[in-house]
Amino acid sequence: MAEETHTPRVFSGIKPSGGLTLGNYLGAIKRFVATQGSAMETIYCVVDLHAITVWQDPADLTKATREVAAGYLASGLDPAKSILFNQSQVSGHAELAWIFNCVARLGWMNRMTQFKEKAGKNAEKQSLGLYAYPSLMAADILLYHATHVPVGEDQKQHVELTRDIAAKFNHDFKAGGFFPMPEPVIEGPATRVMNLRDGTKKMSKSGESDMERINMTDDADTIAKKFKKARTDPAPLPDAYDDLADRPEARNLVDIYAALNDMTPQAVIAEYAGAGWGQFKPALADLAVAKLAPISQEMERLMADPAEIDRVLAQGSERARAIAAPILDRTYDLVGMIRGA
Ligand code: AQP
Repeated sequence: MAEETHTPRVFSGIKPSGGLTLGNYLGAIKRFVATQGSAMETIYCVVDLHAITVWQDPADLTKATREVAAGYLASGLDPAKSILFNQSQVSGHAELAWIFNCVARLGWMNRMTQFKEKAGKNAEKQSLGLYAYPSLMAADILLYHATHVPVGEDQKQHVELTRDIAAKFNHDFKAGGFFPMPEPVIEGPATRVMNLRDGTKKMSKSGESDMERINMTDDADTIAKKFKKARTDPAPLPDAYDDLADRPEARNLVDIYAALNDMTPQAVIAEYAGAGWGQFKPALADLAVAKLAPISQEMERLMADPAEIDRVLAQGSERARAIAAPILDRTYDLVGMIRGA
């Protein structure tokens, strides 16, 4: 089959497995919004099928799905410019994931560090879905022939696996370049926002303590309290950013400041060299409140009208289905499945 050229297209998603964190905002949503309106078509998803790889109370899942959608919209995602929908409304994600489950190899899945981290010592008790998660993620991306995937650092390995699955499918089914080789786009100072109590761990929605993360819906007092109590070391900020290499907690706070204020971490250091935490932490808290308060207020307003959020998601799903359907049809043809004439 002839090589195909693929129109540049962006796809990314966020799991509604709890409330959004500052990590989701800086590592994903803020960057999604920045991509919007470029020459590339942008497709953003609330990946509810991924959320249920660990137990979700149904009512909480519905609420979290709307909250993630509200987070996207309140941060500036425009449903006229981008396609915004929740994954389960487009059945092609699950259908293509099954085909990819039959393409991906067990050895590939066994190398996925996120499964190892999430499963810990209890791998036997985890759902089969958590193990197969990267294959569904490959389907999310390739169902739209997406070429660019903006993600945080933690998802890089899954995008690389997506490329392996695309290459093996193209090879096994003699499909030429039918599935593109998507690129992970990991940019900016906050590709890995760390936990406020342990700078070696990522900030997560599902982390044990609420004090380890900033939630996008936290009020000003809570944000100030969390930064004040954030773990640091006794030394003041150095003269050079590189001197933070062995100070993960300090570096994290500088990176967060930089990402929130659209500046480089080096510029933050230039401004605060020699400053102690008593000076830097309140400045960081003020900045975070200034940036997050308008978003959380808008999220609250949007959440008061769930029917409107559901309508936006339904409309986005229709547009997503229109792109996905011919790609899924061709996939079934390549695999040799009979479909109605
Ligand atoms: N701490 C982070 N720093 C930078 N980027 C992050 N992302 C998540 N956490 C950080 C990015 O946000 C996007 C959506 O991620 P997700 O919610 O679908 O999955 P996740 O990475 O597993 O997020 P959590 O918060 O850790 O969820 P739980 O605790 O439920 O597993 C992705 O682009 C991700 O890189």
